[in-house]
Amino acid sequence: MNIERIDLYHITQRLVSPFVTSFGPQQQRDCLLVAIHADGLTGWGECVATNDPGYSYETVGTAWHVLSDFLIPALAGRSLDGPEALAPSLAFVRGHPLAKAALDQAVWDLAAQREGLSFAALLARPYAEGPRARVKVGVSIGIQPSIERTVEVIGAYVAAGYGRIKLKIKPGHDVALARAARAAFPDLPIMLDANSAFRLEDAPTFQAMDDLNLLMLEQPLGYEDIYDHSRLRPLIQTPLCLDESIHSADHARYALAIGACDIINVKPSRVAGWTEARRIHDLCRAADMSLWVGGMLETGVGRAAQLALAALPGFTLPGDISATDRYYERDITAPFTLNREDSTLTVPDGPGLGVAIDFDQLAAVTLRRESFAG
Ligand code: OSB
Ligand code: MG
Repeated sequence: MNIERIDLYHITQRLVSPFVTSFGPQQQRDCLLVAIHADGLTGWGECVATNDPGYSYETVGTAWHVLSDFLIPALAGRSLDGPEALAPSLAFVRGHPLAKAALDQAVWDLAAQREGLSFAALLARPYAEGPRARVKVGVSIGIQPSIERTVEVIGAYVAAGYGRIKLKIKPGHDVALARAARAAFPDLPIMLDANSAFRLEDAPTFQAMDDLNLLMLEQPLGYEDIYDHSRLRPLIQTPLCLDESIHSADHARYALAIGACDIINVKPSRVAGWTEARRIHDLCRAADMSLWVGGMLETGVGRAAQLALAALPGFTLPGDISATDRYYERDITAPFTLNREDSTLTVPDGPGLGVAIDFDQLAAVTLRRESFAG
């Protein structure tokens, strides 16, 4: 593909309700979008970096800098063989996976459009099964003002059709919360996500939840740790999942080698894109490691691409890919809605991402825009 021009957008959208994690509350969701123009087609990608360096060291500010000063100039005006050729041409920049993933997504979108295939179909081409048409999803519930309120919020999502609930926890907001949730919903698949807020010495906190039949405990320890997780795992009954510390297929290989987890939450953005995410899928599938696709409060652009990944055969657990209306009142694409009967989202089957950008809405939420020609 001959890349003629790349547009970079900084957008801001207000969340329907604040999303509170162990890093703090978030009410306004900013992100960057890239539009890559090549051979008469336009591919779109989302950079999910946030305003604060909480989940990752990357922010919308660092991502704008790294994209506009380094990554985009390396691509604009160049020709690229396809998605698999992207990572080597961006390897001169160390780290910054969230910035790179936006370009990776757009290049996959272009490649799929060029072949008249959906992103899911192109990504799933190596597998006999083909992509799933629908993907199991759950909902990630931020920290609420009280346990009673959390139980109410869970009830509302269950009533809306969500079949798997994830609760954010932090020290002091852990065992009693999980116990109350389990007591109120005895059979519901419930999981906890600590976003690295605990230490290995806190193992007794997790042991105190061993009897709750939780689906998994996500990233309790350090955001770069793999080793201490391997020491925690044999001490607890709840299956252990890694999020923050897996940045590449190599990291997944290390985690497998030392038995650091039972499950990996694959966020394509955290691993620099869909090519690397599929490598992790292949490695883990061969090793019988369970997988699901994580989320970063994506717009419809990112959501379509999450669904394409989650449609691969190795993603067997429900993803954090909720319906758009749970995040945004009006999104920059048509909304994704929950199939209530089976707690799924439908994987788009149109060419590429399979979503149309609402350009009026995009203009309304754009704070800054710049175009880069080769
Ligand atoms: O740890 O999975 C996480 C959101 C922002 C940053 C980190 C995480 C999350 C979520 C929300 O849990 C998932 C979503 O609904 O997109
Ligand atoms: Mg997480």
